[in-house]
Amino acid sequence: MSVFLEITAVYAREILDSRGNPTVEASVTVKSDADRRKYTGTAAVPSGASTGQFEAVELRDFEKRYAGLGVTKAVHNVNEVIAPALLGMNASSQVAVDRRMIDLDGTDNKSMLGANAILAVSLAVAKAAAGALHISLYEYLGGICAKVLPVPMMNIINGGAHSRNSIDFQEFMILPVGASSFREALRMGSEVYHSLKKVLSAKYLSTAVGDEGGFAPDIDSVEGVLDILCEAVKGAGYECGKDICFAMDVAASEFKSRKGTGVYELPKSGKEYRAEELIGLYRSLADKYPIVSIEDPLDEEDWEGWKLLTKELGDRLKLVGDDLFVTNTERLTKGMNLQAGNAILIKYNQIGTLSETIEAIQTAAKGGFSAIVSHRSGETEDTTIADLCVALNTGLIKTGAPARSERVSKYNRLLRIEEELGCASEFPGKTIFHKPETGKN
Ligand code: 2PG
Ligand code: MG
Repeated sequence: MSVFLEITAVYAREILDSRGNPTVEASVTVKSDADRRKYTGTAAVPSGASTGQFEAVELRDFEKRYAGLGVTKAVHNVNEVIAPALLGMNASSQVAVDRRMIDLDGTDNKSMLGANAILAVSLAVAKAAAGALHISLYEYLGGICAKVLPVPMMNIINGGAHSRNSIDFQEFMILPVGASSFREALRMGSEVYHSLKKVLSAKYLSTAVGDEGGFAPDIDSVEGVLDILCEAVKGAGYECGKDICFAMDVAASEFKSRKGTGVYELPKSGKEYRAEELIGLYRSLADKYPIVSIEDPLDEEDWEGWKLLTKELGDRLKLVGDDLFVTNTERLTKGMNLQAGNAILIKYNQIGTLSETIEAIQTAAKGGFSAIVSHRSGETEDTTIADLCVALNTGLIKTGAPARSERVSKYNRLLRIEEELGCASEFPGKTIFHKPETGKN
């Protein structure tokens, strides 16, 4: 018999994120009918810089305070609209709670109440329920099957919209696939990060960091960045392709793809490419470097380009839709039907509730797509994504450099989960890139 966890209070406040901008934090209190005690769960929502146009709406005040970025309207919506509607509901009925908020909002993109308002409550409800049941959040969300620690995709060179340097692509990530546990993967990643700092310093390049904790030097070509990464890997005593692989987030929806012309203009170098030429560039980069995954290689509306790309490179690379799918099951299903991409980036504030996020991950799994649980470039100390990826056994997480507390808090949470799971934990390493049919890369 399940325990009734009565929601007795819902309260939101405005806090700051890692960029110093306001965001929503909510606290939800439940009363358990098992022990008559009260438990509170608190969650904060992240915020993106390179947002997809099909994301759920992040409600901002657009008033003088905080240069328009205040979230008092979203906070008001939690305290005055959502709270009265949820009081008395059962917190362990996550789907019912989320549906109630979706109905209250009444729009397709959560623009009435704000996805930031709804998501903060949705996550806090789950945390309060887990607390009342005296279990960890990953266990509450994933039950006895939760066991896979993710391979971290660590963004150690930042470009694009996340820094003011000369690099066109947004993220260059290292994946310590040669590790045998998450703890070891984190150590390897951190060692390469520090080796990279030395390599950059020796070349008189900047070691200032971008929004996600990765370095943001001025390097004029993508190949130049990848060469430096190879040097850093070697410098740390590892082998490229064996111990450490690479991934990139091109964030091509940020390029001025002159709509209708099919021409992509790179944001900083100004170089121009057609979709087929970009695909050729990705092929040559993947031939030369140990790249295993490319995110948003083409624009969020370029379905034809994505189809071609998947046909050409889908058997050797994870082709990850972030702005393309926006954690939206309908857009993901369209992509699956068209064979556009083979992996989805999961960001819960793109869709706005925990249950819809889980639905997107499950839809991906059913269709043979990989799911990568991800942070946003604007983060908080909230660590829910760490629990979410273990709960759903996604095997991959993207949460920035192994530096800056808003990034490291997720990695540290994963260390604790790995410890808690003990011998029940699994770390996929390289096998996360094996194709299910062949068991080979
Ligand atoms: C991305 C993310 C996170 P943002 O594009 O994948 O790395 O950036 O949160 O700015 O959308
Ligand atoms: Mg992205």
